[in-house]
Amino acid sequence: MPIDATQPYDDQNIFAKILRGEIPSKRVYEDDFAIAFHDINPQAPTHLLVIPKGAYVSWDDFSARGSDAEIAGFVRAVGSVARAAGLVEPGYRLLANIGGDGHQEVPHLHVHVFGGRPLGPMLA
Ligand code: IU
Repeated sequence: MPIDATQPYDDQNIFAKILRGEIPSKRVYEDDFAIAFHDINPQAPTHLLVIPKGAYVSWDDFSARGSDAEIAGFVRAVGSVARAAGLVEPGYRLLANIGGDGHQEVPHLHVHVFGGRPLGPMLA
C-alpha cells in the first residue's frame, strides 16, 4: 500500500531496521551518508536501493531538513553505487517513488538503481 509521505518518520520501518542491521540485506555499499543493498524483488538484472542514513520519509522531507553535507553525500553515494555496479558506461535508471501517487511503499527515502539491460522508454 502506498504511504502518506507527509507522515512523521517511523523508526520501525523496514529500511530503518535494515539500516540498523536488525534485518539482513545484501548490502553492496556504505559510507557516512548512505547504504545500498539489493532489492528483494528485482525488476532488472541490477536493482539496488540507496537510502540515506538519516531519518527521512520523502524527497521533500530530505530536502527541507537534511543538511547540505547529507544531501551532497547522498547524491555522491548514488553515483558511487552506480559506478561500483559497473553501470556508468552501459547506462542505468534512477527512480524515487514518493507518496501516494508516486506509489511509495516504504516510508524511508530510497532511490532505485536499475540496470543490466536496455530499459526502454520511461513509463509514467
Ligand atoms: P517503493 O514503491 O519505491 O517504496 O518500493 C519499495 C521497494 O523496496 C520495492 O522494490 C521492494 O521490492 C523493496 N523492498 C526490499 O528490497 N526489501 C524489503 O524488505 C521490502 C521491500 I518490505
